Amino acid sequence: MQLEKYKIDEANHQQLKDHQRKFDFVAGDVKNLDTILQKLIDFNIAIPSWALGTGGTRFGRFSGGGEPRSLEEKIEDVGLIHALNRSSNSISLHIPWDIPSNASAIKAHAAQLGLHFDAVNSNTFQDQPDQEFSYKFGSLHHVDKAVRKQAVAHNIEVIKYGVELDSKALSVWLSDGSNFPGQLNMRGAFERTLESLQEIYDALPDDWKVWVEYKPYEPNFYSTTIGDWGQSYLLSSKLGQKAQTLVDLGHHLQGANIEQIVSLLLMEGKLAGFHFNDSKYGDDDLTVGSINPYQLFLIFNELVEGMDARGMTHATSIGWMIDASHNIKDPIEDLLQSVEAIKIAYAQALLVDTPALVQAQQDNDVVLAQEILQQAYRTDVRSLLAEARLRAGGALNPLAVYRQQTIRQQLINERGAKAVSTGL
Ligand code: AOS
Ligand code: ZN
Ligand code: ZN
Ligand code: ZN
Repeated sequence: MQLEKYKIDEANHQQLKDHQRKFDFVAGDVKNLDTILQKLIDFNIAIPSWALGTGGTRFGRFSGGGEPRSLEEKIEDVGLIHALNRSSNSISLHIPWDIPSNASAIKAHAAQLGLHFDAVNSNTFQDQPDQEFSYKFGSLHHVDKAVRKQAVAHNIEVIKYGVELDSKALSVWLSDGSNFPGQLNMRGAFERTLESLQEIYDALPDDWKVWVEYKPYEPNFYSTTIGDWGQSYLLSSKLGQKAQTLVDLGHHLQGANIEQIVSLLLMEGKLAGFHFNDSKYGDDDLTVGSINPYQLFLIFNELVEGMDARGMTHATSIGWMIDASHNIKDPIEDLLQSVEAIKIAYAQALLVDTPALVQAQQDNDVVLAQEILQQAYRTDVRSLLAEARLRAGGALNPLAVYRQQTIRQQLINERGAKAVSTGL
């Protein structure tokens, strides 16, 4: 299904007076209002194809109904999200969960909804029915060269699919690691991973990047071969210019200072981008901003400051993506919430009085520095986001329109109450 523009306009019309009052109240205090609104309009976050269905845990999976049954329907769902928020203009595919068998038709379908294709993800953390060798003991780091070759070939095939879709990056996350001390020679595992990645790197088109994602544990619980940003950075440095480190917010041990990691990767030109989500314990993949929105703001504060210092365009210089999964929420509602949370953090970071902060840091005025950051963080920027959406042709309140228009019910009518999406 598609959401007709006039329905969004009608809803906006009803909310306009209320919006205007809230917007005027906040906008009066914002310097460079139009620049900030334009930055918000330009800022889009990619939607992962695997977040459009309800996810599972190892204990169970409860389908919400109306889930996309095909790649075409996943694209339609992203189209709905984008029509509502005008901030989700791309989709990231995971191969082989989403095989674009007819790339030109898929591309045309996406383009018609104003969408393009973000990074393509390879998958060597599961065995596929038709594959020759198992990844039970790893893929790119495997002790057996034949398994490594199979995993390299899969990644090169994913690049080929991506090229057909005009993607510009391959995103690699490996579950390779060990469950018990003694199982693996860690140096050997690292060296074999590097060698395999080098072969993949050599197959990248000139204008492509490879994003190397790290994660400390799960599914392996003793060692993970690309376990932290240092290991990913080491690999991406050895590989070359086209390799960078991908930061998934859930992939850190508790208490890690993610904003500091982000700031240094950015400084080195090695920040590929993000998998946004939130967590309380580990790789919880919860809705962005649902647990620790202040951390998200601090990350965006480093991003805005660091990107401005390097003359990077916020919207296009790195990869912005959600990587979340839900077993109790409507996935579309959840994604609308996540995109909103990301843009709130971004807008707040744009409000930071940078010259004043620089001066406070120079003066070692710790109290003032904190006041400056929190002044921005405690500003209610939601009406700025709404205004940006309005100007971009989206809904003042995407979630409310999604519910008023009973979109989930229509999807259930169309696809069935038991439709289950491919993915995890
Ligand atoms: C796994 O923990 C990672 O976050 C990857 O990005 C993975 O490819 C994605 O979450 C789909 O499972
Ligand atoms: Zn991820
Ligand atoms: Zn993850
Ligand atoms: Zn995660």
